[in-house]
Amino acid sequence: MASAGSPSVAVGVTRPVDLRSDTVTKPTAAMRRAMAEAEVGDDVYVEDPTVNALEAEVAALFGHEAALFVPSGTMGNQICLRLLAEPGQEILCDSDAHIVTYEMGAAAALFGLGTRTVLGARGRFELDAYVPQVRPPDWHTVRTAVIAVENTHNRGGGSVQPIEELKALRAHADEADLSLHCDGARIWNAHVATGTGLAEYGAVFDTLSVCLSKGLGAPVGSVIVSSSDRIAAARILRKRLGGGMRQAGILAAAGRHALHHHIERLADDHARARTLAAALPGVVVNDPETNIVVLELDGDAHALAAAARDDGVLVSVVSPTRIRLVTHLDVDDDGADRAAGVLSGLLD
Ligand code: TLP
Repeated sequence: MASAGSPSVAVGVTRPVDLRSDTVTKPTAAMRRAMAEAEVGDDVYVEDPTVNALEAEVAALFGHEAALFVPSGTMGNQICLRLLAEPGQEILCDSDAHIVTYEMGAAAALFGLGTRTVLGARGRFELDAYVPQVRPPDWHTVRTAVIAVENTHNRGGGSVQPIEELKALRAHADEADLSLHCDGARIWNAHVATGTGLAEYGAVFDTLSVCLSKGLGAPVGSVIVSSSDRIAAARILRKRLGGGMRQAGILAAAGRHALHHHIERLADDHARARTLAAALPGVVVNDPETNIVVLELDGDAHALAAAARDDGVLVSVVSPTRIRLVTHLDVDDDGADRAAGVLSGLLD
């Protein structure tokens, strides 16, 4: 029996093209082999060799001292925010950022952190829009402790944050005594789309949370990177949140496999997003820079999603009139063409 939310497509009919998210990928056969063969230990004792290797590798990629494997991007973001801000302080971020849209108010609910938002065009970070909003330390107003930037920006349609603007932000943060966090769930897509080095992004931020379970195709896991001192504190926060995992090397092996085999191929996902956008010219909001296409409809997004599902294409509804399409490891050229045909037919 189909579980709630699963595709209502009859068995025996062509496999649906699932464009709801790049989180829906299944581990490849080679990834599963790497998982099965992983050397493991108890990671709460810091004794899992595969987790330790993953952490060292990701820290090095971003040019930071240390890293910590965490179960999800949400936990990664929230631990980082708490590392950089004290209860009663605030985080400044885009009004459509994942941390204020989809993380269930965690910064406030768990850590007493406020969030204040800035409107950006498709989530694009612009220093000039943020600087006037920063409240410096004083006895009378809430202190802005952190600016958090999402790269790529999910609800912005996978938009890439310009590296020059980020470097200007770093210079400002040093002068203004602000800390910087990057929600880098899809930073790999930004790296592949622009050629900007991961270490170049890493040099901008005090903490980054990067996901292995989005475009990279691992089933679970994110990694936070920062200084050794902060990562030691992060280990305690992770345990407090119930995120200390035991023989987690099985999951870390999937992440390592993804790092070694699934970064460069993101360019294919980006090309397929462009194919989809080109087929739907009247409704596409963004000229896709990476793997996300956003559609703005005249009509009801839920109705379109239901009709597309009946035709074997799964999409996500991100507002009453907006649809999101995300390409990934489990969508090939044929799938992208099929989805483009179905959606353009329904929108005609
Ligand atoms: N994004 C998911 C949903 O939560 C919306 C998706 O389908 O895109 N940062 C960004 C930018 C994200 O897009 C996501 C997940 C996360 C953080 C959180 O990652 P998880 O789901 O691992 O907690």
